[in-house]
Amino acid sequence: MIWNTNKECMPREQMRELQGKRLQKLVVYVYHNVPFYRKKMQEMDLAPDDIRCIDDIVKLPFTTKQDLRDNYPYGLMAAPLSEVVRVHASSGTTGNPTIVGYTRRDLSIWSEVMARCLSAYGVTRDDTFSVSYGYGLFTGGLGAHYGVENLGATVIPASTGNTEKHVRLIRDLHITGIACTPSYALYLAEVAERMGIQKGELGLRVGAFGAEPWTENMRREIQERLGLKGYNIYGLSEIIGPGVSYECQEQNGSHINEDHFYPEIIDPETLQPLPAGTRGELVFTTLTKEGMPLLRYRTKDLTSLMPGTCPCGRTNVRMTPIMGRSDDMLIIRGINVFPSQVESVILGMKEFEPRYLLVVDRKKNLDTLEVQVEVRRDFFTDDIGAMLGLKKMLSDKLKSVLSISADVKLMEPNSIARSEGKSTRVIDKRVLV
Ligand code: ADP
Ligand code: K
Ligand code: ZN
Repeated sequence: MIWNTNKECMPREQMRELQGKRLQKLVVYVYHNVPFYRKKMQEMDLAPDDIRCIDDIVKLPFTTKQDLRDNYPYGLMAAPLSEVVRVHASSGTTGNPTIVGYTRRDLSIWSEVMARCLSAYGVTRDDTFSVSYGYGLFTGGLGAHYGVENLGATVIPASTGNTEKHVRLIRDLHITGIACTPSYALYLAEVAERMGIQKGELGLRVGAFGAEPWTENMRREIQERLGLKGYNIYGLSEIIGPGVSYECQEQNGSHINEDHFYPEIIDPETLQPLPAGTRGELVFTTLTKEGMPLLRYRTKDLTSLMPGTCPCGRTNVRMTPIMGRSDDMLIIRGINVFPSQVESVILGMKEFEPRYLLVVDRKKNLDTLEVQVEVRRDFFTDDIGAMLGLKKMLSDKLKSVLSISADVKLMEPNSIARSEGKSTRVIDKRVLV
């Protein structure tokens, strides 16, 4: 089920040509409408004419989140406010929120790319789809909402909160698909289980999960407990919101809507482009945006590109799952640690609930890592020997994956806070002192 075969399966040469044309137009547009970019280009001795094809993109300046903050709120807007019909803000996972604006055309592109995603997941007009991302300034809710409507499925704007009621709605309204964070999907499964509602009764078939990193083990866990097939959806408010890239039936890398969002991978230190297949920082240029177009926006998300045609028939380049943001990377005793590495160990062991928290601290000038994890009810016992054995087993596995030792703290079931949106995986006490 391909929503837009013309754009999703375009021969590579033709795609590069289209991207080149769009880039040329974009550069002229921002040069004339965004003083910030005009100034940057003038400083680099760069004229719009210097950009003739997509390969010329490397000549252009980067944009960072700090640039958005410095130009708060409307400084990077290219369209006059009279043309802007919607404003959102990033959820502010890291620092102050940043403001983004959309013209009518931007909104229609957004619901187009969202419809491509949903089609790739196998959603059709016959599905009833619950949008359980937060509605509001966060792009998740409304972004997915208009995509579902554009596709022609029935949208249930459930948003987050009141999970028991939501579980009943899923069952009673014959909801077949759901968009939410992977953490919320797990929470939903937990609540349904507690209410004694079987996954078969729920009747969910498809999940669109994103807004935070998740591992293959997490996918297996959610699919198993909710009885659906879970697909990745990726996006960020600065670029458009959800719908920048999406998995197809292969569940092997997420196709980028690259006729609208041109991806590059750079070395975050040297800022040099990296060859395909190498992991680095993902950078996007919004080729068609009118409201707040961005040149070479540094996402801080770490991934790699997978060129080549996918068995699904799409030619759009894929990206591997986001390992985390460069911001999420912890440096503990000089070693790089990503929360996703811990997740994949914990979710690979049947003794633990998929609930964990990393607490990093510094004691006597030495970094410490504590991994708190919930033990599943069937494995939680008063038998100290058994618990110590479990603790050692996890410590050993973590050590082999992380190359540093972690202090494992076994927690009772239901003791780590649940999240309805993006979940907190790390408490770094070192930054508090
Ligand atoms: P904020 O930067 O405040 O969190 P957004 O709500 O726009 O703002 O979130 C975008 C970020 O969320 C992305 O840059 C990425 O780090 C993360 N994200 C979104 N979708 C995914 C996904 N499918 N996998 C991993 N991370 C994701
Ligand atoms: K307006
Ligand atoms: Zn594919």
